[in-house]
Amino acid sequence: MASKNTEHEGCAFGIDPEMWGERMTRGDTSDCRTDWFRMSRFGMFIHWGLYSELAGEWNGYSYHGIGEWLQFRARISAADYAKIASRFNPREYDPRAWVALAKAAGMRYIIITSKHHEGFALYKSAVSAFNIVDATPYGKDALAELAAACREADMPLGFYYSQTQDWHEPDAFGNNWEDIQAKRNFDRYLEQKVLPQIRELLTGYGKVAFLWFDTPGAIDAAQSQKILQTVRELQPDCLVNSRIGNNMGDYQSLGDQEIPATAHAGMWETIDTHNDTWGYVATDSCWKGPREILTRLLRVVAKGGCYMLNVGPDGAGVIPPLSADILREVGAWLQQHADAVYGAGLSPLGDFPWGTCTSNGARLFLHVFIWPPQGRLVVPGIFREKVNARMWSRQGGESLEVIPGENHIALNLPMHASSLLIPVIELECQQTPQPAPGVMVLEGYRNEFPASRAKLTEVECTKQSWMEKFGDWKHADCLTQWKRESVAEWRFKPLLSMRATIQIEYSSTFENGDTKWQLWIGSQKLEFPLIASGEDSTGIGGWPRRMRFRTIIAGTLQLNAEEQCLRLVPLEREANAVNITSVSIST
Ligand code: JFZ
Repeated sequence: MASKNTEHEGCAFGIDPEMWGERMTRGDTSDCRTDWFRMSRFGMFIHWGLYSELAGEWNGYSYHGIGEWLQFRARISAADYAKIASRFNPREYDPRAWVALAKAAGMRYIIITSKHHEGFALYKSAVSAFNIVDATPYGKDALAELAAACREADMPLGFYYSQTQDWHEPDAFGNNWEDIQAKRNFDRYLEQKVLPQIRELLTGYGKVAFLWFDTPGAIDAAQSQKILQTVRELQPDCLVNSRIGNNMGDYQSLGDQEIPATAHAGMWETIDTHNDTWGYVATDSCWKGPREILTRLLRVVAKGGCYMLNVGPDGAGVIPPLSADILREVGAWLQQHADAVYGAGLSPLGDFPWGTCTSNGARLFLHVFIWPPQGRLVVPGIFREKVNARMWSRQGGESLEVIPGENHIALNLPMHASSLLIPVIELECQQTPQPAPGVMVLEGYRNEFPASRAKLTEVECTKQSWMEKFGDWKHADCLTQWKRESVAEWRFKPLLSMRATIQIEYSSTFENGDTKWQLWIGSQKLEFPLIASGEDSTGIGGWPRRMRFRTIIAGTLQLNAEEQCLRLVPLEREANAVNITSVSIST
């Protein structure tokens, strides 16, 4: 039975951006090889391997968190883990059904794990007998079957490949619970397994749309370059993600489940689990519903990114039915609103308190996550020409009255949202609108001022990453390293005079204690404590400390409809470790 502290023993890499290849330049949208990818916007990620058979359980102990790391967490020896192959026999594996589900979900490409950190290949590899054909009773090449199904359905197919971590191999990284890697020769691993397997994948399965690398960690630039060169020689159009490491790749894979606060230039993607694990875990039914998936997809597309959502088939080859049903609902919405996503991208108007906006040519699509009180939707922006607006669906939609205002338009909507998951309004603008100057605070919503948009004096904005369940990564831009002379400022303008409640979202350790703060809006002052929220003061086993965000009310003020500046200042030096993600104004 695993003890508590061994759960996180010995983080394989420590936490640095290079573990995940985050430092990569932002990809180049002028690279025509990525055009189809940008137009597609939405893809299926598949994590399937021996871990799927284990389903998160080992020796009668159930591990919560990402199931594909079970060997690491249960510290299973490579020899014992390899024996699991003898019971891997996915009798219900139906690649055509997987591809049909991707199509029904509106997903336009598939990327599947060809070899994850466990070292097991889902295809017939002449390089290592630790593969689905030679080592399992199933005995067939699962990737060849999937590639055939993808070709039949005209579905681009890519392969995930773990190029640095391989817990089965003495010359790779990551297995730090046995001494098998004590005399590691990573160059030998690269030459004798990685490069030959990449050649197998790029010569034996037809056109490969992506090679998706992961946790580059200790690989050096020359080694990343060797891999990239091999890909380019064999399939020049195969797109490589940033986790090949060392600032290389055709596009950036952000941190798992990370949606950037602001629009991102270049080619990039957010990747999401459907529940809280990539590989199948029998106890994890924390499925994101269709509304949450669509909200995340739309927020990513509205910032110029692509969104890849994962499915984790079980050891029999079955995608959990609830996961599949939810994906079909997502697909039904996408079918009705295709133009708002496929080929669409970031809009000039950014996010709003009520939702977000994507653009496709001269058309803007407003995605209303929170229906406006009294049915009047305020859209901040400078609209110089006449705007036509209508509720959007493929069958058309009712026209909406547009009321022009200073630096905004208002739309009179039906009193209640239609039954659609996320109602969409199409704006036809003769001239592309420009963003409103500054932030407009809208009545009836929580207007968030994120850390990334603050004007800072003697305080830093850094991205904090931590795990909730093991491997269930979260990320937040936080204002931190506060000093007595620190100031964080946000400029804004309430659309109307309003009585507003000001809230702060933060995380802080018990050691930090309760800290005192002042918040000024014009000459009005609020003074309040941020009481310790219970953040771990140190990480366990080398993993980052876990944040514990909470939101408090700083106070309520009467605000006039004029340009305002909100200033947040600590009253004590001890506030240095407090992590503040946002200030918000709600009415
Ligand atoms: C890696 C893998 O270790 C994991 O099993 C899964 O395949 C995932 C898609 O990729 O895990 C990561 C990679 C990046 C981050 C976190 C976990 N990150 O940047 O926060």
